[in-house]
Amino acid sequence: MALSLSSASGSVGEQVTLNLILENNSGVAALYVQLDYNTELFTLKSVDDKALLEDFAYADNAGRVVLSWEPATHNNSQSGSLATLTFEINQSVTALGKKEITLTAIENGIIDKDTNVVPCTLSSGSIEIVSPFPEEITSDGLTVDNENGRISKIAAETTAESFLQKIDQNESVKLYTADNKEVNSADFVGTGMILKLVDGETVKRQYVIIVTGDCSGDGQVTITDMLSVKGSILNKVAIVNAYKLAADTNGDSLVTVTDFIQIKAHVLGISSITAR
Ligand SMILES: [Ca+2]
Ligand SMILES: [Ca+2]
Repeated sequence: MALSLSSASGSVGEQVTLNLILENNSGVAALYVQLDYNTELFTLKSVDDKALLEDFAYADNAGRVVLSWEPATHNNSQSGSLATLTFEINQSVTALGKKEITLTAIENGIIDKDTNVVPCTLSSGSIEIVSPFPEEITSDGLTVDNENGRISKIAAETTAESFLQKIDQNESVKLYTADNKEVNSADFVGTGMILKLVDGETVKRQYVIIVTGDCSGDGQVTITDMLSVKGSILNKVAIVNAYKLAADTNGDSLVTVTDFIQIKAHVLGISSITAR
């Protein structure tokens, strides 16, 4: 017979639920176990009996929870979930990491109807205290506009890999093209791409990418960009949204001849555009 406590993870202030599971039950008449937890880290919020065995009771005293089931007069041989325990991770907790919730049997606490001790393997559980999921993106070298959902100050011909390295939350983000395909790490990050802050399958926030001087979206500053900026100045084509912000290479909020000259100089190899 085996008794095990499951594991869970959560961040400060969150509640987590552990499951106490009985397997290969050979028949018990009474079952007494105790769980030990650190009260400085956790507060026990509730204990829910799953009615697998009869006559449930529990007591929680300074970090030691005693759980008991005691049909006593007959053997019960059901296996399954015995109880769930919900803990809150205390607000005062600062140290992250895995903390054990110890499961032990009380001496002669697992017996059959003839009061013979039933051999049982016990496995403890744990609660891993993790950092809360980030609410927004931060970066050392890039400009992140959390209000408008934009990331800029990216130079032309920056690979997705080196771009992502500059995002502090890079384990929680994914980069997509403007038509929603995931970008390969060796590809250039381009204007109009979307960086998504993802928690599992849930997209928490997204940011549009602005690569200075790249108004075509390929991550490079070429003759294509030069011609579209020229077309925009002459009112022949409209550059909008992120692409317009990318075309404004001198950062005066307008797309003018000055930007065209900077892009042309970059294309001709005379001078490089400064990422902004
Ligand atoms: Ca381009
Ligand atoms: Ca400008």
